[in-house]
Formats: sequence, structure tokens, C-alpha cells
Amino acid sequence: MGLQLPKRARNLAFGVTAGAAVLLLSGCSASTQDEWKRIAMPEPASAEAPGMLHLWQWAWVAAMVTGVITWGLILYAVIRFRRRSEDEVPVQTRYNLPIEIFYTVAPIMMVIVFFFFTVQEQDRVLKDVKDPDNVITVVGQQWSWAFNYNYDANAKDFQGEAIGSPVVHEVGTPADPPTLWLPKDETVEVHLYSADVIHSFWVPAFLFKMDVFPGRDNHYTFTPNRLGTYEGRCAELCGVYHSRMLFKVKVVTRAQYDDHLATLADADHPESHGPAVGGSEVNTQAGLDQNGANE
Ligand SMILES: [Cu+2]
Repeated sequence: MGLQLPKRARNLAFGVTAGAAVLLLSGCSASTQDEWKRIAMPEPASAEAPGMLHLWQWAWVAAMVTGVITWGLILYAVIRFRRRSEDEVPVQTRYNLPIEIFYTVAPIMMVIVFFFFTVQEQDRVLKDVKDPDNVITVVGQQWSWAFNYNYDANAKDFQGEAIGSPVVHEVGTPADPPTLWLPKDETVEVHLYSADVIHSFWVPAFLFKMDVFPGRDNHYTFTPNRLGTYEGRCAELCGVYHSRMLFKVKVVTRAQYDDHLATLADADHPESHGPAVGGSEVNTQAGLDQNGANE
């Protein structure tokens, strides 16, 4: 005896499904449709981001193709081999060697293909660039960030080194998150440095994040190519106030960038002069005090 839904219930189920599909497809504005195409990724704001976006999109295509084949096979088996009468039990199959070989080999092949394209993209994104236009050390510490311009805190075995001038920095607090300024269309080498525990430097618009380890020089180079202000976050659970480790990234023109660095370097902003790399300066850095209040 098969599953017999009353006709009205079947019509209702079909109507709801069709209605939802129509609403889903027709209710989309152009920007929502773009978001669908990017499969919820933000609009890329760096020269490197589209490559990572494509990896993401094609991984989804592969996953969907696999899903459709799998769902199709399940449905086929459910319908084709269903129990048709009270006294007849469908053929019971315990082993099927060809199918078992197929579902062992197919996933292994898929993992190999995913792995190949991931490594290829990763090598491209992490490639060292000779003579980057800007060098910035980002210091993560509980519970905010410091941005050091023209400074590599990890150079010369963690002694630090000025790379260009002026060496200036800016810091923030969880209540007043800092902003990292970057010039458009110039390569930026970011060095990540932690003064305490593991954090992760994440700007969703660049479709990239990298962990920030104490005592290790993690770095990468990228080229922001769209003017605007973007959200940044810590993406590694680093303690109680992890969710408040926010920052902003402002991509500006070269002239605006020069102006901003000149302002940080002028006599009115002595607190911004030189590097701020945490460590012994941890307690003097803006953040939260031990009671969790903003300093
Ligand atoms: Cu953190």
C-alpha cells in the first residue's frame, strides 16, 4: 500500500512549493540576484578576491551537481524499489560491489579535484610580492587592533624595522574600533602579529582571512581596488570579548592616504608616532581593563 495523500493535500503542497519558488525568483532585486550569483559572498574589493570567489562558486556548482545526482538516485530507489503489495517484499540486496567501489572512488576523486584547485588558488594569493608599495603591521590583542604604517614588526627576528616613513600607528577600543586606511590600487604587504593569543584578521570584502599567532610572522600581500569603507573582524575565538574585536578598513586615494598619514605624524598627534606592537605596551594600548570596561 503506497502513501496516499488526499488530493487536496497534494494540490496544497504543490501550490506552496511553486508559490515559494516564484516568490524567491521574482522578488529579487538586481543586487540580490548578484548576491545569489556570489552565493552570499560580499562584492570583491581587492584584485585577488575574484579568484577566491570563483573557487567558492565552482565548489558550490560541484556540490550541487553531486547533490542532484545523489537526491535523484535516492528518489529513484525509493520509487522504483518500493514495496508494492502486502505480501511481496522487494529484493533485499546486502552487497553490491560495483556500487561500493563507485561510492568510494567518486568522493576520493572529488577531494583530489577540490584540493588541486584550492592549492592552486592558495599559492596565487600567498605569493610573496617583491617591493610592495606599502608595508603595514597589524597587531591583534585582547580586545582590539593596532595598525602600524610603514613598519614591519616581524623584520629582523622580531626586532621590528621601519619600511618607509612616517612610522605611525593607530589603535582603537571595542567601543571605538580602529580604522585601517589603505590606498587604492597599490600593493599592501600586511604582517600579522599577536601580543597575546591567537586572533584572526578578517576583512570579508577581501574574501580572505589569516590567523594571527604570537611569535610568528604571518603575512600576505593584496591590492585593494575599490574605494569604500569595509567591515573587519577577528575570526578566531580569542576570549570573552572576541566578538567586540571589530575594525574598519577604508580604501582611499593616494592623496587622501598621504594626508591621513601626515595627520597622524604631525605635532598634534604624538600618541600616534612610532610603532605600537603590543607586548610590553599591551597595558598602555587601548582596550578593555580587567573588569571589562573600556579604558
Ligand atoms: Cu581576537
